[in-house]
Amino acid sequence: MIKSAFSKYLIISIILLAVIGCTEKKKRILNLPSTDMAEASLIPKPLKIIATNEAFGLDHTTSIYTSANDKNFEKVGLFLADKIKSKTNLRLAVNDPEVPEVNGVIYINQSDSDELTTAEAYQLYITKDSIILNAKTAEGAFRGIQTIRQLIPEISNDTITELPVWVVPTGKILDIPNFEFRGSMLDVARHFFSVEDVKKYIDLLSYYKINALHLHLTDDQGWRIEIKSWPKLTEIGGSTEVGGEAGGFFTQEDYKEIVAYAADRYMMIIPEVDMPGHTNAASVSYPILNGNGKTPKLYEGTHVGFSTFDARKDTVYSFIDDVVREISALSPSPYFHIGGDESHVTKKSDYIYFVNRVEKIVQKYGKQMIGWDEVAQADVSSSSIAQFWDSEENAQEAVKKGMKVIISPAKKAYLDMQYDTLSKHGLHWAAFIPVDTAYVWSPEKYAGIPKENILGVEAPLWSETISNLEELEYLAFPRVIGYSELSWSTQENRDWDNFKVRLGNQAPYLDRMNVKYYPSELIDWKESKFTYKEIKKD
Ligand code: TNX
Repeated sequence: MIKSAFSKYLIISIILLAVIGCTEKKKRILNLPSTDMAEASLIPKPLKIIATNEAFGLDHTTSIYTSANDKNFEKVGLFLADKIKSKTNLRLAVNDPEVPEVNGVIYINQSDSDELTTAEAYQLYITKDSIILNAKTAEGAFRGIQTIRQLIPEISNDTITELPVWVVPTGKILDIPNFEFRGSMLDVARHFFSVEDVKKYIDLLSYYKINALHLHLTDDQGWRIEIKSWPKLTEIGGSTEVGGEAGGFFTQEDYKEIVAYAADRYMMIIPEVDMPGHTNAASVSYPILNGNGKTPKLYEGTHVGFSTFDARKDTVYSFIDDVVREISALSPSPYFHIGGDESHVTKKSDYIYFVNRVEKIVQKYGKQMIGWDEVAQADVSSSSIAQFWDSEENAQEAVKKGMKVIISPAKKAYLDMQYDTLSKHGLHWAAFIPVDTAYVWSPEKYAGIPKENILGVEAPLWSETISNLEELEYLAFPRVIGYSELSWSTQENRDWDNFKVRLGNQAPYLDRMNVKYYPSELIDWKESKFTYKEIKKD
């Protein structure tokens, strides 16, 4: 009796499950238009895409499951669910045992596949029924979910059922970054930008798989990071900016908040304290540091090269020790950027002595030194990194010393260069950089730096001519999207004619994010319901 009741229950359950399965299956197969993954507007372009020309329907029944053995995979799943919510208004369950797995499922798995050759690599298998994302690490999974986000269209297909379905193309992707370092820099010294502004920039960059944001924290016009042992740096040195505005600075708590926000997006924040030149704000705050023989005054102009620390004074090095110690304690990044550019009033021998000593301080706090390419003239160690912005000779010197190089040539990669003579903001001392020029060059072949010496690519945004988020976005977007592809995608996978179509299709995302990008006429921008017509006109 008990046995037969049980088998009855079992049979009913099986029938029920089969019915649920069938209806669900039916719903998924139901008239979804075939879509071509190879045509998807993914930026940066993945290493390999094999399209299978069917469709996965993302809808309110879709749920997310992540590897149980790593909490960080679950965090990535929750991040994806959040972003899907803001795009589609669907609230997908994450690792919820109550939700039947018979419906369309997104799996985010920890995998040891041999194909996954770096921590950031991922595989994506999309069929009609499931999206499977494999990565060795949560970092790889995080890069992979950006691809999933980009594969989900901005607009649902409401003609298939009474409930909206987002049609995702099926196929297989294997993706591995070409360079491990993919960065942008923001100058918060010439004009200060708030924590909220920086967070928005981080969020946008991470969508394009950029993994480093270098903050230029100090310059002649402002000191922007609280140093508890030298409080006047921000009290005095943080009080001004270019053009006589109020300035501002990050408290250490603010800085930690930025670092944590970036870390949630697997992005590191690289702090830069520019020295021995570009130090007027520090020297006004503590004149004992000054080495140019003049009485320092607050400076709100845009000239460079007039300030220097006194490279032969021990107090200067105790000061730097305190600064590097306090910032390093807030900064999980392995790098500390010491600037080192345009020290035009520092004697060459003093400059070399200074960089040599500061490198040791940086190493004492467990960090690798980065400096603008001039630092290669000192006796720096091969573990330090030169950021090639100007001088090929310095970059070659860095290679000779066995250093890694970050490729940031002003002529190609400076986000503060004007697009053309009509640009509303920006400078043009290095070049005009229209959107195609920004994209059509090869960092892996630039100035003969061997690929094995290249750590990656960084696009710096100097802020002499921009003072708010809208202006920042005008210069950074869309060019920084191209730099993400120059640093992630292989040279064989980069092609301007193909890129410009994918770039034009970013408009609905950028519009939804309220990004006031420069609407270059070289690009056919896709219309969207959020389009900012008034900007597009000018
Ligand atoms: C050069 S790039 C500088 C900056 C300016 C920038 C403006 C570099 C290492 N130094 O101080 O802000 O040009 O484009």
